[in-house]
Amino acid sequence: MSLPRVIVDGPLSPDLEAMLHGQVEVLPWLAPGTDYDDTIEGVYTYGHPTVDGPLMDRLPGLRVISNNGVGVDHIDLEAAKQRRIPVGNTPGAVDGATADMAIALVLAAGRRIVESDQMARAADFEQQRPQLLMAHEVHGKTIGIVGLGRIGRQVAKRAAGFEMRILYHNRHEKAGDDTGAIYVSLDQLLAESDFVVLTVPLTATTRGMIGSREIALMKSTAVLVNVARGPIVDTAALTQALQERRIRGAGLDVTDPEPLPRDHPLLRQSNVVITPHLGSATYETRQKMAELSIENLLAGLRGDDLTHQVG
Ligand code: 8YV
Repeated sequence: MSLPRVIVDGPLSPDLEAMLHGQVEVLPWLAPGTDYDDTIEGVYTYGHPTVDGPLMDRLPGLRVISNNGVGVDHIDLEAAKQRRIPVGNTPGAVDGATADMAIALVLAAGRRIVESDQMARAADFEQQRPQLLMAHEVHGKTIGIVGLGRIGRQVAKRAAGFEMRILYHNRHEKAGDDTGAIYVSLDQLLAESDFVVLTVPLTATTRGMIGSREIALMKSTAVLVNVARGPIVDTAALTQALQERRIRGAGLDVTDPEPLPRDHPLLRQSNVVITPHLGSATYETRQKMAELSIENLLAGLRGDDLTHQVG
């Protein structure tokens, strides 16, 4: 019996390959001139190439789109809905690891860890002196979480351990939240937070949500952390603010564009810490994401409900 055919946007890890072995036939992403389009039943993505209406129309046999990740901003959900193609993602799997990364960036940018590391390694470094690499405290300060969803709540729980005052902003106040986070407007959050952490999904509403007006509201001592998606922040406005020291620093796990061009001015700023989209990059989390995304894929191929269907 032939296996259902699935296109994948990149090389599979050996683990994923082993998990899919004998269940599906894996084919490379569609290149111009490929002639197997009408035999494809599944799309498996990591969040890179766009999965839009024209692609779906090229695949008349498509039964499921499964994303190995929670963010589905690269998938045209409306087009999938119109064509009755279920879209699966991995909420829950990434929350803890992404929140850990947010706190890592709060600490790294807040306590100047990367600059300190570079100084400690420098050939001309002699010894610590009283005013060296001074920073502001993290514990006891105010953290503002933009997007108190699954990941945001995990950030709040960790921030509570640092005895921080926790503010959050969502489109609506969250009923029954037990993290101790206080609901405020975005402007109030920006004005009062020492650390602003972005954990919202990228949508038409959140794209460009943090621009020059919003950055101008932040304290000059504040740090902006983005573990969500790069385009939520206006990169040019952030770069200028960091260059002019209008805010103290930034910790970015995601950028716009991603990756930044090698000559991008943001890469020359010592007051920004950048990690290359590694929020979910732990063995444990990637295993959970693989299991869940494969579960979704196989359910869709069988015509069953997905474990986690978007929308
Ligand atoms: C990446 C993420 O998708 O889950 C998300 O939305 O941004 C990440 O987990 C993942 O790293 C791609 O494999």
